[in-house]
This record gives sequence, structure tokens and C-alpha cells, in this order.
Amino acid sequence: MNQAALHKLIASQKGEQGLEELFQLRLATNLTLIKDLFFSLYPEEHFSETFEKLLKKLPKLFKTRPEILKQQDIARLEKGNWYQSEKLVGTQLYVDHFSKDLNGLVEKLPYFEDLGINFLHLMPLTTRPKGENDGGYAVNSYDKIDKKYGTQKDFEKLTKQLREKEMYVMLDFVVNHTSNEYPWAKKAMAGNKKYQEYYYTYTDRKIPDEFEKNLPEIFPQTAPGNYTFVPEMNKWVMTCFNSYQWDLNYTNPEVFLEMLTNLVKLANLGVDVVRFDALAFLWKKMGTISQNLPEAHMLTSLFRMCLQVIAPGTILLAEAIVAPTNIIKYFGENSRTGNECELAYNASLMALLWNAIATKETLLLHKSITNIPQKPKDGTWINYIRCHDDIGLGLDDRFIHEMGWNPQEHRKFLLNYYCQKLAWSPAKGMLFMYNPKTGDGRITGSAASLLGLEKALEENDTALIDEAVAKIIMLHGIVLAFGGIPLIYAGDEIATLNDYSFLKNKTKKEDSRWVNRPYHDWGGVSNLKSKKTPQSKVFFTLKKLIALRKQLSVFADANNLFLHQTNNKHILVFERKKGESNGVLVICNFNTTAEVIDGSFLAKLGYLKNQEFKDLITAKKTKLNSGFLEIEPYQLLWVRKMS
Ligand code: OTU
Repeated sequence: MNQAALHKLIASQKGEQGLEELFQLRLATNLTLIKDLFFSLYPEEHFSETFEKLLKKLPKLFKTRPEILKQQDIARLEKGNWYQSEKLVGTQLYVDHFSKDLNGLVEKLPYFEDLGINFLHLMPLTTRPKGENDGGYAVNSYDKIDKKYGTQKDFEKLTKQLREKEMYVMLDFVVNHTSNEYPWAKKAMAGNKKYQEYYYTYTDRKIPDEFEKNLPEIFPQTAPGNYTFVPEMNKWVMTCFNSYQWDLNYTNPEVFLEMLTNLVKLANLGVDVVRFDALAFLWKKMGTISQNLPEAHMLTSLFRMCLQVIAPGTILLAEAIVAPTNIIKYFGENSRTGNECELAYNASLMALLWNAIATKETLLLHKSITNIPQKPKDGTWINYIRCHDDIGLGLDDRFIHEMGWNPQEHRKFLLNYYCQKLAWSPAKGMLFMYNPKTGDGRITGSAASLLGLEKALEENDTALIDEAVAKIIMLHGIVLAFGGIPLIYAGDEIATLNDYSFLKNKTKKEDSRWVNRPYHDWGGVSNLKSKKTPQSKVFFTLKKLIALRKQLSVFADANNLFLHQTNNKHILVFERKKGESNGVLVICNFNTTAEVIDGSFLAKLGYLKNQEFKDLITAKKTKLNSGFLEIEPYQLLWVRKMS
């Protein structure tokens, strides 16, 4: 967008007409790119009519956007990259597990205001099949709120409240698949050819078998293979995830057009960030693993370029839990293919932190993060340690090799460490989707249980309890400072342990991700102030860290993260810096024993004055000890530059 023209227009903007003019300006700006992308995906000789249809659709969709959101769009364009602010701190929750329903959530907003959280990722809320539905990731609709959460009106009430409180909301757009009960799937099952072509359907196994030669399995234990036979239509359908999640066929441009409408409907509900679920899978090509294909990127960009014209205040989050070098590409690689997502999950940092905890060493983290190319300046990360999913070991084999470890053996060690195969390990996690064919597996469990709190409490071991609490705080202290939006998974702020109740539920027991999807412990919350417990220690420390983060403008993401290497392999040091005098040094110890680093290291970076440094968390100045800085096991320091 041409900034000068934009500001002129905004200045002269008079109600409807000004908004319309701005829409036209955005369309003119993005049109060439939209056209290029469209015809790269769908050859012009066959699809020029469909493109005309898209062009007619854009203004129609713009008309459906509520006035108040149109105004908000303009305000955001003026403001710049609001999502890079140090003032944002997020959480993620299942509404039913957290507050029963949407009205309950409205009542709980003060809990978040107190803690300092102002960005909510709500797990899927729209209608879904009654039995298994992958936690709502099998959608029967993209915009109809499931009645177990409340009504459309309730959701509007919530978003209105959030806007008034300057809080943000993120919802999922399950862009890769629908449920087998989605209207298109039902029509396909009834024999409707048009809708059979909305999915990848086949009369025999010829093409599926060819594809299967290269396709990995996402849920090998519960949903082996990538195709499901559907007797109703006597055909096979592609189902990369569960058998009831049908992959959408984006080689058919009609699917793109309809999904664009669905995306805009979601944005028009007042959603600030749209989480593009499983977007790495959007395009399939025989002979490949059908993830991260160039077409998946073009498609993402095409969605984004259209959304930017219609609803420029709504931004996208890439949920690409893939190799580190592949994740970064979802920000968009160059101006020819356009931008893709403003946000991406920092799954690499997440996996590397879990690796550092298990190995007690930070070298792999350092090596990997410093080798990932710089993200574009307009993009930012969602930094997190836990979410509703499993922990995938998305580590780069090259660097594991360089550490002198065997990648396969190392992954096995991590699974053993976290999944209760090593008696000495404090972690209590569960193995998820172990595939004996490949030896691959993933890890489930809550942060607190994976970090040793559950076991320590069982053994009633005070030292181990303290250690677990320190680990929980340290990891959160890292993601709060790393650059991007920190996301604290609901429950982790009160050190919630594993929830084993899913084992008694028929539709959940095969999927151990439910062990880390707890019901919120409101009883525990009501005791936070009166009792000294691991819960209260974690809660009040995180609250303090959140408040500190918001006061420090160096924590806004301006690609101002610098990792430093010390001569101690257990220590992680990174710096957030703005100019010469404004900086914070984050220092952590991943070892079970105290560690030291040379004071000259702090001096060189400008964090020492008269042999003293200042930690923001304790608000204390500390003297070096015979020229050394000593860091307790799992201690977290936020050291402030002293001028
Ligand atoms: C996403 O997950 C969601 O986060 C999961 O909850 C859903 O089950 C899945 O999509 C299907 O909608 O696609 O790019 O354990 O990490 O499935 C990664 C595997 C995904 C998840 C993976 C992930």
C-alpha cells in the first residue's frame, strides 16, 4: 500500500465512501499479484472465467464486512505492525474446559486482565461431528458456533467486550480439510460429481497407491494411511489426518473461491488473527511428501492478498509445524510471490527448549537458532513451550550431527526421557503416535508434568518441587522475552499437571494429546492468594514477568534478538537491544547444578557497572563473585543495561 496515498485518503475519509475508496486502492495495489498467483496455480487457458468470478467476488465480500471492523481495519493500517508490540501476551484455551461456554468466558476476562493476558486463541468453536472430531478440527461449518459453546450472539458479545478491553482474539481456519459431515462431503457422498471434485476422490487404489509411496502418516496409530474408503459413494477419499477429515482439493479453483468466502466470514466475526491450520499440506503432488510445496505457499499468499484487500486488519498465523528452514518460508520469501503470514509458530524454539531441558545443554539451540535465516521485518513469531498438540522433535539433523550425536539415537533418547522410559528422568509425559516403521514418535504431556512437577509432588520431594517450579518459570521467561507474541497455554500459568480423564472417554482415549488439554482448576485459582504452593509461585512470578515485559520497549519485535555464546554449554544467553543504551540480557542455566560465566562477558556487552549488574526480576543489584557471575540451577535473569 502506498503510504502517502493511504494517509491522504484516510484524512479525507468520509464514512462509507472513504472506506470504499480505500478498498479500491488496496485492490489496485494487490491486483497484479493476485492475478499472477491465481494463474500460476490455475492455468489461464482453462480458468479465465473463474478469475473473473473472483474479481466480482472481492467487492461483494467487502460489502459483507461490518462497518465497525472496516473502521478498525483502517485504524490498524495507520498504526503499523500492532502484532509486534511488547504489550501483547497471549494464551490458548478450550472454551468448554476453561469456562464451560462463551458467556462463561466473558465472566473470566478479569482473570486474564489481572494476569496481563490480552490475546486469546480459542480452540475451534464451530459445529462438528458428535463423536470423534479431533477437538473441533473436523469442521461441519466455518462460521456457525456449536451450541455447546453458545450462540452467534454470545460470540459477538465476547468480541465486542474484547475490543473494548483492547484484547485480541485468534480463531482457527481449518483450511486443509472439512469433516465428512460438511455439506460438500454429504453431497459428494450422495453422488454429486461437482462436490466429489471438491475433495480428492478415486474409484480405485491406483492413484492413492502411487501417492502412498511417498506420503508420511500423521496419525499412524489411529489413522494409518492417507486414504479412506467411503462406501456411500463407493470411492476412496484422501484423508491425511483422521479418516473423518477429508482433504480439500485446491487444484479445483472453485474450492479456493468458496474457502475465501469462508475465510472472510470468519474474519467478519471480529477475529483479529486467523490461524491457518495445517497449511503445509494444502497442495498434493504425486512423488512428493506433499508438504511445503511451492503451490501451498502460492495458495497461502493468494488467500492473504485477497484478505488484505477485504479485511486488512485481520492477519494470518502459519501453523506449519515443519523443519526450521521450512517454517520461516511461510512469512513469504520474496516480493514476486507476495507476503504470506504475518505470524508463524516458533516450533523450532519450542522443540529446542525441550531438547535443552533433557540434555541440560544449550549448544544445539544456539547453533540451530543462529543458523535460521532472519525472518522478514514485518513478520513475527508466536513463542510458546506448550500447546494443545504434541511436541514434535523438529530438530535439524545436520546440527545434531555436528554435536557429535546420532540423530536417530538422540531422538530416541528424547522420547525415552520424556515418556517415562528412564527411571532417573523427572518427566512424566506420554508417547504419541509412535511409528515402528520409522522409529518416529512425538511427546504429549503438560508443561508442569514434563518438567518434573507431577513426579516431585508424588514423591513429596521439596527440592524437586522447587526445581520443577524453577524450570516452568525459566522456560516461560524465555518465551516472554524472545521476540514475538508469547503464548502461555491455559493452565500452565498455574502449573497444571497431566489430566488422565481422557482415558475413560471412548472418543478420546486413543489420542493422548488430551492429557494436555486440562479443565481449568478454578479451585486452585481461588487459593492462589492465601496459600504458598507451586501454583501460586508460578502464577505470581509469571504475572510479574508479564508486567515487566510490557514496560520494556526492547521486547517489541524489531528483529532485535541476539544470541550470545558463552564458554559454558549449560547457559543460554540472549540479548534484546535497541540502540546502544537500551538492552536486556536474558541469562538461564539449564543445569541441575550452579554454573558460572566470566564477568568480563557481561562487561564487554555493557551490562556491568562497578562489578555490579542489575536483575529486573528481583530488582536487585548483585556484585560479581571473584569476577564471576554465578547462576543457580534453572535460574532466570533479565539483566538491564546500566548507563
Ligand atoms: C493441526 O496440527 C492442529 O493443531 C491439530 O490439533 C489437528 O489435529 C491437525 O492440525 C488437523 O487439523 O497439521 O502442520 O500432531 O502437530 O497435525 C502441523 C500433529 C499440523 C500436529 C499436526 C498439526
